Amino acid sequence: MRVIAGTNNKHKMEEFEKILQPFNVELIPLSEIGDFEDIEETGKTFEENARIKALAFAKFAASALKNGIPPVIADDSGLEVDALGGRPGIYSARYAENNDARIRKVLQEMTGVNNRTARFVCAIAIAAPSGIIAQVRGEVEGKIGFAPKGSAGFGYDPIFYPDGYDLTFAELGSEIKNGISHRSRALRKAGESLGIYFATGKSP
Ligand code: ITT
Repeated sequence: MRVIAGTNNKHKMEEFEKILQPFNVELIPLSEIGDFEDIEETGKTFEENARIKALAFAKFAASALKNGIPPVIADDSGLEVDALGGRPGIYSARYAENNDARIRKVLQEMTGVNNRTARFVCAIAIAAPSGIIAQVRGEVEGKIGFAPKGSAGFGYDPIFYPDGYDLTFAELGSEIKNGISHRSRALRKAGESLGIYFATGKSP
């Protein structure tokens, strides 16, 4: 199953590849299709933004390829911290100017806060140029630490302790992260949806 990976985030791309491999998905990077403009994420939910990205990339692909257009899979994801009213949420990538600053900002906002519960959320949309084929979501519950720990992964991984572990995602490494993460939970559902779509030509 040939599928276009609708992301400019190379870390997400690596996770997509590992997690979708058992579903026989061949991922085509955006860079192979053409030069894409940045897509404005104007939605108010992860789901809405995932749909916006998937549809925009599917339309770009249609204009670049004309026919034999593979479906596009796109992910909108982020960290929801309960004590911060769900922030950074859909603004996770835009919460401060760089990744270190984003982590510092969350830790600073959590100073003196006892309730450290949080979750990573991943909304995935699969689209053809004519519309959305499937939409799925995955979440992983955990807690926010007090200082960054570990160097694997990306984004907020160094401050997120998934429930059941005394190490952050950045300390646990990709194999464990990809077994339990929000993205792996969403991608496994997406892999099943793609199987149905390729077998029947219909939305699952
Ligand atoms: P694309 O839109 O091109 O896919 P992006 O990084 O801008 O790339 P998002 O808008 O979905 O993607 O923002 C997701 C942000 O949420 C990401 O940049 C991280 O800061 C955070 N995030 C999402 N998943 C994460 C994960 O598995 N580990 C750590 N941080 C994560």
